[in-house]
Amino acid sequence: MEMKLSVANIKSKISYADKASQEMIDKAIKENIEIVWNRYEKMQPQCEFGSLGLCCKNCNMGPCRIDPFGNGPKQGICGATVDTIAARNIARMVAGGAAAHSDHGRDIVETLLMASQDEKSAYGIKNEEKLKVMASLYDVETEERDIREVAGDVAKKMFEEFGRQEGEMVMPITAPPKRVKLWKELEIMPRAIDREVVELMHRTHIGVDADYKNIMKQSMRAALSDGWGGSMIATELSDVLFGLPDPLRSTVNLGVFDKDYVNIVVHGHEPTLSEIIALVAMDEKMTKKAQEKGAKGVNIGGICCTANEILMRHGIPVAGNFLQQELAILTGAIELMVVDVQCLMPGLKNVAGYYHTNLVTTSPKAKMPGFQHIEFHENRALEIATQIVEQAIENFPNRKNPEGVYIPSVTERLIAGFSSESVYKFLGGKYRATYRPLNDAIIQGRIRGAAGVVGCVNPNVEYEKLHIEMIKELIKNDVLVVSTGCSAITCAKYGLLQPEAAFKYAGQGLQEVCRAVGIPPVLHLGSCVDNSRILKVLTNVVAEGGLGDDISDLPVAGAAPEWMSEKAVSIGMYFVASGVYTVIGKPLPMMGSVNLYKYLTDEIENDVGGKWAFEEDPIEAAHMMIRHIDKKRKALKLKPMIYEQPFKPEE
Ligand code: BF8
Repeated sequence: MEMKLSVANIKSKISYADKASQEMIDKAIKENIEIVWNRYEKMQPQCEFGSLGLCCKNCNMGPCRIDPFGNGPKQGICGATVDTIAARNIARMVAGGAAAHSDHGRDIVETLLMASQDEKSAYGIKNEEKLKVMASLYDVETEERDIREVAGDVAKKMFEEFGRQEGEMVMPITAPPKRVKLWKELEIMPRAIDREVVELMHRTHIGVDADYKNIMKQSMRAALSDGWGGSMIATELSDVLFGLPDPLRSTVNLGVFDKDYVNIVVHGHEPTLSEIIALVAMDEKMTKKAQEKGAKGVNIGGICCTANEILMRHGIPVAGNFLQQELAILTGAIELMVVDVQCLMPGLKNVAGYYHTNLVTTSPKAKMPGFQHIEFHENRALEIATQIVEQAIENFPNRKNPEGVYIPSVTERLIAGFSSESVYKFLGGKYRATYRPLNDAIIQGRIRGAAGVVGCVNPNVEYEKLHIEMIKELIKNDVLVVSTGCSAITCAKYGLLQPEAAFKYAGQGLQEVCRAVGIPPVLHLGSCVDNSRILKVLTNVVAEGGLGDDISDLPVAGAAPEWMSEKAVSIGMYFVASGVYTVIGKPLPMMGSVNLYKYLTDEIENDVGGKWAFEEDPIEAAHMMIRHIDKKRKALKLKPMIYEQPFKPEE
């Protein structure tokens, strides 16, 4: 391949990264194999109009772009101002993100319906208790009824959350009553998921909504239909079908692969196929087949949120986060990578071209050039999973250069599998399930507050540094951290998901709490749809009492320091609309609009109690979050912290 890789620039982006990633990036450089960091470099300089949100291509009079320095037209051809253009761009990111999460949710509802109708289904009802909670929420009778019948009725009611034509969504009424009332008053209570996303796309079409605040209002409504709707449905029903996660031990990083085994990577977001692949791979018959081909057995490693889903429930090791998908193939030890939806790089094809790795797409929604397509159908789950695992086994003898296989011997131990329910158990009371001890720890000044640090990793910043430095600064200041998605995988790689991390990095108050209950200072709450678990934790803390009566009263903050996806924008927007101060690294692409910037980072707080902030320095971002936490502690008139705090904001 003709190319000159800009090694110096890449090195500056990865100098903080974990050893396994560094070794594999070095291997890519040595072997002149292009990966995401090279493509990022080649893309420089990136379009400033796009970065500032001032490019509109919503109609064919355009594309239009507004020069922020006033050198050129001040409006698009239709007359749209910078504010309108920037707001429409953000809105469409929210629509994309909400659609992705919620369509995943819809797939899980379909799986539940299928499981309820087909006794021979590979899926069953693993968590009847949670199904009954859902049944009561959706007014489905449970008394003396077969559990499958109940499941079928719940699934049908949940389908209405997507396409209801009258009334409002049911799931969001589980938010604190004051919050629900506010949403209704502001007319942002979501009515139905598909409706809110469609309306947002309608409003951002040429010639419709040109009022940036009104566009943001619908953006919040669509985002709420994701967080308190599509994502929450995905989480709740995954717990029903696959079981409620319970804290468990596992390992992370590329060292989870073994050169003597058939290695399969499951990558994407949905648990439906990967659950069954994991099951099939453990079957003795498959071990025997692998042995016939000269391997010791079959080994599974996950990437991205599919990894989080099967880690949380089965302890299946995690190979890595979003930016490690190509690095896994570079080991030369991957027989097959099977993907479902979201965060899949088409660039995988290039890397796989140098090795024997089979790439397999499974969703009709996500086919990719150069990938084999084996379409997944839930009603033939076992058969398809078996076909995929057998294909991987067949591929084991085809390693191009068995001597050249290189798997970094880097793994880290972790504890994952926390949920809003397990907080009752772990941080809860000795004699009954309650959030009281958690609330009391905050009220008495042992824990300063809580922070959700979530989201992607991104080649446009120093890889992983922003997550790790921010989180270390937070826990040092007695802020309990909950994490999901690639952020949680990153935390795991740096040992932050081990109880010992509390003694290494946490302040004394948080250390005491972690020691008393045996938890890490950073709790892994799952995949990105599982950010809904964070909403539940916040709701339970409010319900427990003593910390105000709405989420916006709580001493908490959120962050996505290395965000990159539209899903992250939807997540940020629903946290803000739920009353949470949310700090992201690089700004939303809208900095060209002074008015929209002012609205999202300031005035919106008067409407919903939460707001956005942008800060790329992880320590400063952590301090901004702590300042906010302290402001809320002060408003609640909480006691001073028991122990001296390293970071003391100026009064
Ligand atoms: O949904 S954190 S890079 S994998 S978008 Fe993608 Fe971002 Fe990772 Fe999970 Ni979430």
